[in-house]
Amino acid sequence: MSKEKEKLTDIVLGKDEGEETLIIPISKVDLKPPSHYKVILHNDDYTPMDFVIEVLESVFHKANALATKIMLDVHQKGLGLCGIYPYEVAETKVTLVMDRAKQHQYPLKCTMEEE
Ligand code: TYC
Repeated sequence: MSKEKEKLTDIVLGKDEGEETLIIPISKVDLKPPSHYKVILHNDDYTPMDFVIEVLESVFHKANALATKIMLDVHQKGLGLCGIYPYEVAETKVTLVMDRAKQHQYPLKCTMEEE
């Protein structure tokens, strides 16, 4: 690509003699890690419904009606969204849920994923 075609906003790498110039648009270079993460609850056949509702109330601060709705959603669809949080908050909530499930020997699974 000729010099004239390089945009001011592009970063130019690999400028050694005889090398192709690689132009990486700022939009591709400036990717920051996502700031928020979805916390997902997974269905299983053994964890009691009341336990899941209690977890949604205490860890995710959901009112009883909403906690029940989310639990039933997970029960019927396999997955459900508990909330969206900054990385460390999401990580803490996942750990709290998994630790509590392990204490009771329930197979409840809670994961996080990029928003
Ligand atoms: N499927 C479970 C049952 O029938 C209830 C359940 C709901 C388990 C949500 C996990 O994330 C879950 N006891």
